Amino acid sequence: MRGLVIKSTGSSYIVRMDDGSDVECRIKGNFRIRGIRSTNPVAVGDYVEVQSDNRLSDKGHSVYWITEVEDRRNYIIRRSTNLSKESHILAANIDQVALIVTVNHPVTSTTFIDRFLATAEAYRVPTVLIFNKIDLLTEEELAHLEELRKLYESIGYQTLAISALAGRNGLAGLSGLLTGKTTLLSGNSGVGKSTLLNALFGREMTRTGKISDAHDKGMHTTTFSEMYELKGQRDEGQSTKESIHGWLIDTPGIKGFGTIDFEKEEVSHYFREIFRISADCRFGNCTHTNEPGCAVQQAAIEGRIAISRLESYMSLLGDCTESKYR
Ligand SMILES: Nc1nc2c(ncn2[C@@H]2O[C@H](COP(=O)(O)OP(=O)(O)OP(=O)(O)O)[C@@H](O)[C@H]2O)c(=O)[nH]1
Ligand SMILES: [Mg+2]
Ligand SMILES: [Zn+2]
Repeated sequence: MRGLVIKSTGSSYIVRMDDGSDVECRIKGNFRIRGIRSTNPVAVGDYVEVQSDNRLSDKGHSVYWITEVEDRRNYIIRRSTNLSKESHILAANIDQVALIVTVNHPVTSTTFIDRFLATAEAYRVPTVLIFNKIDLLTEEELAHLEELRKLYESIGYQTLAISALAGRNGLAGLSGLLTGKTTLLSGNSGVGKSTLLNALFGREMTRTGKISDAHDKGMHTTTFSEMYELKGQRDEGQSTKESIHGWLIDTPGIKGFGTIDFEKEEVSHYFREIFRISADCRFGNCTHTNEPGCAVQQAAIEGRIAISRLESYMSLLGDCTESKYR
């Protein structure tokens, strides 16, 4: 029997079977997928083959096993820190990532955004930046938000500014973005991933948590990835109704974003604007750090490349060098 993994708790998986029923499945201890080393061999979004043996569990229901994982169209993977050898697959077979970011409460750093975007580029997963909590921002913060949106739009990323808490008017533009697609929601803890999911469904599908007063940080409320099927009509205000259908994956908030085994030479490929300009560097193998005739450094001086992007690029480059000495 074939099904789609919609939830993973680490020790068991909920699989939505082709007939629409959900079953809880396990995997055998020695289950591995060739070629990928990760802490979770099966991820949310995987299509799997399920078998039941005729045994009953202690609770009296049948025991189901995942025996096979179908080839993935794509997946997105991260290391929790750069020192850790373990990688974790956030989800498989996704059409896009909605990276939820907040200018404040909590502050999402540009380094985090850029490291995420670079990883998504490496795995060829389109990413949309969604700036949330605009209802909380001061004039100055709103101005900063506009600058960031301009920056990322100029590189080629779609951006949206929303307020997940402000109800319908806060969510304008989302139906069109999500319909017909499987979208992974990611971002730091406390940015409002689960709140956005609940708002889109119009009811509480999953728990949300306050951000801590002391640190202005999220408290890691969502602890497992879970996939939800969004189906129905959304009221977009002014009596226009939009139909919406897609899958949304809520995930636990992430702190750092350790990247996966990039080669030094390829890092610049994942920063679109840096890559474009690097064609004009004097040396073909320019790392854009201190070589003469570097077009990227020149562009940064002239303001055609943002300093924050160049810094993020350098930080990724630094990781690659570091890992060579471990
Ligand atoms: N004012 C305001 N608060 C929001 C908005 N979106 C979310 N929040 C609040 O932010 C807090 C954190 O929201 P969550 O949805 O739990 O955040 P999360 O990204 O799912 O966090 P983790 O599950 O820990 O990764 C809650 O108190 C929400 O009510 C918004 O648009 N405006
Ligand atoms: Mg959450
Ligand atoms: Zn260069």
